[in-house]
Amino acid sequence: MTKPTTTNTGTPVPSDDESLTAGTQGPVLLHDHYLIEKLAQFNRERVPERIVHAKGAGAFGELVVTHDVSAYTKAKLFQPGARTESLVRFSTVAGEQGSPDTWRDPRGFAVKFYTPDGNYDLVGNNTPVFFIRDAIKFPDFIRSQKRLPGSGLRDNNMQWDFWTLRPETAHQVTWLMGDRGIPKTYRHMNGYGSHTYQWINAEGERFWVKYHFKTDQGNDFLTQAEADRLAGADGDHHRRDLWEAIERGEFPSWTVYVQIMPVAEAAGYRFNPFDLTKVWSHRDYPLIEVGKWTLNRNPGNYFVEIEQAAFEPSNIVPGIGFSPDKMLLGRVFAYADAHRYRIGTNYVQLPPNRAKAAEVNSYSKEGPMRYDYNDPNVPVYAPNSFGGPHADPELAGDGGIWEFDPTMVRAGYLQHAEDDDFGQAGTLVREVFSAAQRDRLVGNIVGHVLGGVREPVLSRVFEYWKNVDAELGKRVEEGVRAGLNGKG
Ligand code: HDE
Repeated sequence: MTKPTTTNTGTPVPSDDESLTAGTQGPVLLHDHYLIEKLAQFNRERVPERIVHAKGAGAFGELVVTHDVSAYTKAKLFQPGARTESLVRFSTVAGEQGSPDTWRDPRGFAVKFYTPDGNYDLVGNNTPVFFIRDAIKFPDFIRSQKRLPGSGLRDNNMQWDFWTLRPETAHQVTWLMGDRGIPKTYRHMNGYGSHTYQWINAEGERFWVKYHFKTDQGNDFLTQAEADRLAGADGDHHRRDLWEAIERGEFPSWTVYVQIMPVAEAAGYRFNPFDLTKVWSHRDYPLIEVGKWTLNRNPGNYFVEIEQAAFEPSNIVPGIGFSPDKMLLGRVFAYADAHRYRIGTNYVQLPPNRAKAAEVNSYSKEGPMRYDYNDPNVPVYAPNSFGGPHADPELAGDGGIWEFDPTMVRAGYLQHAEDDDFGQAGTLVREVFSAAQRDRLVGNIVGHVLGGVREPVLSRVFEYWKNVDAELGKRVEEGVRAGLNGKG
């Protein structure tokens, strides 16, 4: 015997199938409140999709710290032996909720750690850099990657127009057009914090840090042809793969590393270490192993735990801070704002977003759908004489402080010795990519450009790639011209 269907407030209902009508041909009656409840609830089943990263997949797991990095951070989750429950959401960026998983796009790699000092969110991507270096350009950039206002169509011409007008995109576009642009599955890609963050140790010493999550499954990719086929055959290919692997008990894992730069070395480093379009050379700052991060549990409910998951770079914990990266500082504002709009004021009450290992003693109260409340004897204001929570001035330096020139400016980053927009992209093409990877890179760029890029953007595309690498630029131009002449 199954349980009786009830209304939302627990009253058994007379029918799952027929509404109440005046006779078999008569009007539907308004006082069939169960019918009304059902239809009204249905109309409200969605929250707005994320403006970027709308399509994704998620799972739970844990971080186990296997190496001692306590010399660099006092953050509890990174102390030797610490085990921390974690939530991840992987995603594509430009597509909407129902879009195919295999479109060429960077992949989001958003991780939440439920630490004893509160939730720590590392909201990264599968590439170590990004297209732009100032948050003020983000809405322009995203609009150029999404849809035309009139037709509602995506438009390669608009994408390349933006990219070639903003040459700082070259490094990330090289990643995007290469194999990383379409990972084989979410399990077969690396994750990066991408930004430079700050770590603070127990003595109050500060370090600049970058995070790397290296896939233990091996980096692997789909060719454009495989991805195109899958986009039609199984739009949810990556979501399905992650779910099925975890259901099979084949738990994907990543080895977590950091690069550490002593604060004193930042000013003289050959690249500006806070510019998100640049990496730190591994030769200059080798990877230091931290631990193992494993995914071992599927969500019980996709909507509740993944669609309503709210990641925010502003969620940091003692021992971790921000840096002068202008993108990071912009993001510290943007995410909580997005959640308040998209999910609602009290989004942190929801299961994926609430602190699990820390006690919450916040003065925030009330607002729509609030059900969480403090002990009624705890005052609702601070300071108070009645034992309410009090802030800890010892933490004033946590969250990241740094020295800066206090003049107010609107300007680019300070250029370091080797800073230019194309240099690291060229190094990637020549020194990191194999010959086969370079061939695929050329093929992917040519295919993409032939998908509707017109003058004056077209000439700039050739210039752009010649600036990255002369040989690559030549091959791109030849390939595109042959394609335009029908010989491609
Ligand atoms: Fe995001 N980004 N972003 N982003 N981002 C969002 O947050 C934003 C950036 C990233 O699975 C939004 O909840 C600004 C870089 C991921 O839920 C929004 C800027 C990186 C996810 C937002 C950036 C990311 C988001 C959309 C420029 C990698 C998905 C709704 C300063 C290092 C998280 C939402 C998930 C999501 C804003 C740039 C990664 C609108 C303003 C750089 C993985 O708040």
